[in-house]
Amino acid sequence: MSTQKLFSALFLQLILAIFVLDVADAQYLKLGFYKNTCPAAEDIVRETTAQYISKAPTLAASLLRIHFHDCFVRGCDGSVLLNSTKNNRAEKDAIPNLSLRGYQVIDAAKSAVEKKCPGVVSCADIVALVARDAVSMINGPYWQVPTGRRDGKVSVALEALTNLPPPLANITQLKAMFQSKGLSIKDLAVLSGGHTIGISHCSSFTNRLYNFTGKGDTDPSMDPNYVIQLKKKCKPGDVSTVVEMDPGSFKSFDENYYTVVAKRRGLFQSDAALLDDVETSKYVRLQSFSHGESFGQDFAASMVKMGRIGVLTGNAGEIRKYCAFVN
Ligand code: HEM
Ligand SMILES: *[C@@H]1O[C@H](CO)[C@@H](O)[C@H](O)[C@H]1NC(C)=O
Ligand SMILES: *[C@@H]1O[C@H](CO)[C@@H](O)[C@H](O)[C@H]1NC(C)=O
Ligand SMILES: *[C@@H]1O[C@H](CO)[C@@H](O)[C@H](O)[C@H]1NC(C)=O
Ligand SMILES: CC(=O)N[C@H]1CO[C@H](CO)[C@@H](O)[C@@H]1O
Repeated sequence: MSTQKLFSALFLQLILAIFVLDVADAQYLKLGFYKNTCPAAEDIVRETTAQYISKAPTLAASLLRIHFHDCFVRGCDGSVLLNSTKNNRAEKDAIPNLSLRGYQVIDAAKSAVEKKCPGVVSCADIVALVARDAVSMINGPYWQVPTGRRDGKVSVALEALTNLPPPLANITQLKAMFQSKGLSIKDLAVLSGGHTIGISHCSSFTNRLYNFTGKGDTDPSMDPNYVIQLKKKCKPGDVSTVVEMDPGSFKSFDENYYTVVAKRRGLFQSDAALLDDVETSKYVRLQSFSHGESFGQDFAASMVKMGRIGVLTGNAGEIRKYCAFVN
């Protein structure tokens, strides 16, 4: 082989190596993905979120929940935002999602970002950023959100039903569902702490108050005094009344959820179930006794992990123009 041929062969290999590395790299999210393509993106999202949260702090809960629902169904790909069409019932219209609020915040952030840099920033990333910003604006922890997610083109209502844990899930089911998304038992204990904010419709837990095993009984794992209190608010068959999940501090992101659960006052069976496993119950008691010494940090870490579930990167998916529709 002549020296020249050798060099060009090496050069070709180098190019190939760079190409392969680049593709491999595209599989991963990174901090500041939009640093060059839309440097103002994160600021714009934060300012938009702040405008809404300052007027309606309770929206933060729903914005956090939107991110959770997005990630658990088809990965964090913005599929939770897609509207149903004539031929397709989307996740948005599945039962567990029916009570999601706050889509207008995502839409406003998206249109503000589109004005500055059209077609660059995904709806999936905006969902992740808005959730982070909303939580941090109500005294919650702050975390850096790796970005570079792309938007999916499919949203199926039935998949929300099968991928989202139901409020009556027991600890075995919860662990299995989190594990199937690559999340650990600790992540389950930590992310359940999201219920430190927000509200629930009576219909999500009245089975525990009135007809737990079909014999007109109550759930023995719930504090009987709390059952009495909840019965005053939620009559059988009530589908419209809402109650605070962490009474008294449902607007502020703190560790009080764990104290509530430890007192057997968790609202859902899935909250109470955290006391049925050695590791999750240890975590509940630790946060309750230590007044949340590590909760903020733990929550931040688990949110970053959740935000990586099944993401589309590189050339997969698309960057939607409007979050409710595929291009
Ligand atoms: C562990 C399994 C989980 C179950 C079974 C569950 C179930 C539910 C249910 C039934 C509601 C009330 C819906 C309604 O009736 O209006 C709710 C609300 C909520 N969930 Fe979860 N959830 C789980 C995990 C999570 C996670 C991981 C997060 C976030 C990190 C989260 C954040 C929220 C928030 C913030 C609300 C309040 C929403 C609002 O105020 O609009 N949940 N959840
Ligand atoms: C998309 O769906 C939301 C509610 O699910 C609705 O408020 C909105 O009007 C829909 N958008 C369009 C353009 O149909
Ligand atoms: C949890 O629920 C599943 C499905 O309903 C059931 O098969 C299982 O026995 C339950 N496990 C426990 C520990 O209650
Ligand atoms: C309680 O559940 C049982 C079995 O599902 C049902 O037959 C009964 O009508 C329920 N009672 C009430 C008051 O809803
Ligand atoms: C049962 C329930 O949660 N219903 C709510 C579903 O969501 C819509 C708004 O998206 C509410 O109007 C319903 O009350």
